[in-house]
Amino acid sequence: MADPLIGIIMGSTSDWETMRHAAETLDALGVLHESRVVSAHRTPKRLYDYAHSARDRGLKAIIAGAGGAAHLPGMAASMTELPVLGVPIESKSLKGMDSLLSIVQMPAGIPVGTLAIGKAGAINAALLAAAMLANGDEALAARLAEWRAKQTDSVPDRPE
Ligand code: RP5
Repeated sequence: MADPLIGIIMGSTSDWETMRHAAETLDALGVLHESRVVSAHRTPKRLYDYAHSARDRGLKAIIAGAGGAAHLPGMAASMTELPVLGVPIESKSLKGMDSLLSIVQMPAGIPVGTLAIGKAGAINAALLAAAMLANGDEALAARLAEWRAKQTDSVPDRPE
């Protein structure tokens, strides 16, 4: 099997319900990816190893989802030069505002591209990652254009 190009990581198995939408979107676009549970707080060595080996393993970008005190995307970005896209998970207590603010407020010098809270963010992270890859992959660019055209065609012009 070919090596994955996009790494999807998340702080907990409980994040999968959201992050699976990133995986499914990459599947629809034919982009090879992997999904792993990597917690900044509960499995810091796993995070260190994942981030430090990501580029050498052939990954081109990382999509990182986390909720609450969501340090995973930022910490991953601190340990790799790969683009990191952060997905704030909708937390129970604060509806994901905690996740969003934890991910978006990075200090200058270590960027995380922060998406919307929840499912929309997960889907858009996958689309952005695919768009980045498509800059050097004409076949993927065509698939992405087709995906967008289908979406446009699926929107009715009347509400009922
Ligand atoms: C974060 O804590 C995870 O990203 C998750 O969103 C949140 C809650 O994790 P669990 O208690 O459900 O494992 O690290």
